[in-house]
Amino acid sequence: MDIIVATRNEGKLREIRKGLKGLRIRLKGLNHFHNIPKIEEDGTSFLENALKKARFYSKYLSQPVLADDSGLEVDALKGAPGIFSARYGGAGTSDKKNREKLLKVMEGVPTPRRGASFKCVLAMVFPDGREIVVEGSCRGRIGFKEVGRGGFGYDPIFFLPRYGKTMAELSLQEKNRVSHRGKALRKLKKSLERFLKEIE
Ligand code: ITT
Repeated sequence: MDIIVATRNEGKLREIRKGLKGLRIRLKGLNHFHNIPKIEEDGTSFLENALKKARFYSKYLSQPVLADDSGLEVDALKGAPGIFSARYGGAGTSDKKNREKLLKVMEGVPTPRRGASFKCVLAMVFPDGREIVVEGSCRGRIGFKEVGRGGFGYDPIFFLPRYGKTMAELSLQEKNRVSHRGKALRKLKKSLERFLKEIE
């Protein structure tokens, strides 16, 4: 079975491929297609945005589609940037600018108040209307500077006290073992295994 992953983020795609390895499926990201429309992520939660992406592209392509909506919720910022994580640095932003802005906003906040959670919602929508939704989260804290070159997005400033490392210092396999997306992917894999058995 071919599954389209409704993302242009190659970091997400890598982790999803790894997490769903072993299933009899082929995954393709949106960067694989030319001239495919963009949609506005105007939902009020990760769940709404993930479902919106998956439903839209599943209808548009008439194929099973998996969408990931995720982000970082910082305790000291009352959950911000949350669903606005991708746009935190302002117009024309980049992962680097997003991280720099967050480090700046968190200047002077002491370690005990730097707690944060990564959140991930995965929504899978089939052309016949069937849907699977799973989620995962991961606790850590916002570091004081960038450390590590792995992962993507906020990983170099997301410190995991249990490991004494940032998320960007973990290998892909280690990241999937502990991350919000890795946890959601394990749940999705179970549902998909059942689903694939049913249709075989
Ligand atoms: P798509 O919508 O094309 O999937 P996107 O990167 O815009 O790609 P989101 O709208 O879900 O995805 O925004 C997610 C934001 O949260 C974005 O800034 C990511 O860098 C960040 N993020 C999500 N998961 C992350 C992870 O595992 N590590 C670091 N940052 C992450």
